[in-house]
Amino acid sequence: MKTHTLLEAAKPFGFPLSIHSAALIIIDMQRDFVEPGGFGESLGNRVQPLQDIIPTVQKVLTCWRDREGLVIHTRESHLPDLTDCPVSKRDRGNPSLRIGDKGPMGRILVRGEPGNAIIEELSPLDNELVIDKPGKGAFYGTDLHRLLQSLGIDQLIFMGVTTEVCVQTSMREANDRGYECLLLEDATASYFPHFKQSTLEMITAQGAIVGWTSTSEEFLKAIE
Ligand code: TIU
Repeated sequence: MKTHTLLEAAKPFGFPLSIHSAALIIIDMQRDFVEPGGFGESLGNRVQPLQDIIPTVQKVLTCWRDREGLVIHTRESHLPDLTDCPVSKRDRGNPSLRIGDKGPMGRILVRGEPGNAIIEELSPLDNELVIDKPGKGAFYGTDLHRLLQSLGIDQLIFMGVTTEVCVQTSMREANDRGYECLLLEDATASYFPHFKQSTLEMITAQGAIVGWTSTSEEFLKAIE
């Protein structure tokens, strides 16, 4: 039988956390998005809001590792020959730097390039899953659902970037596949703070139509 710990302060109502069937999923905390000089900044974005969440993500990750919970890291990345990158994605908006072009941290959003690595502060451990995903969502074009099913996981705790793009898309994909999703609101960021705020609201609206949100403090209290 599953035992639940209720995160009472979660929005829009308590989240019934079941630690042994939950995984922590950290979306795209890769140098391309988070560090100055990467893809995110090349699109004209300010990376500071993304930098600001690093200590919080690190703190939650450390506690979850201490509890021996399953950790999944994702990276938005493409094959070197770009056969998994639609032309529409590469060319949209006629950017000065396109996916696959040489940027300051190697070829942009290409697997194995320095800029595609998870930032050092959150480096995956050998026993943690790393999912390379060609889309914004973590389920599109990946084995994630099959892996989670084989491990008996039905709850996902989300952190990472950016809130309204890859985090929200992945949460919606997970929700449609039957996972209960909790987003840690101070462990996610957007280049556009008002988009982050709206995303938190739209996730929890209509009786948690996509999932729940809570602070990392509330979550840490529940797993201690
Ligand atoms: N990881 C992720 O969100 N990919 C993006 O391209 N996000 C933007 O906000 N551009």
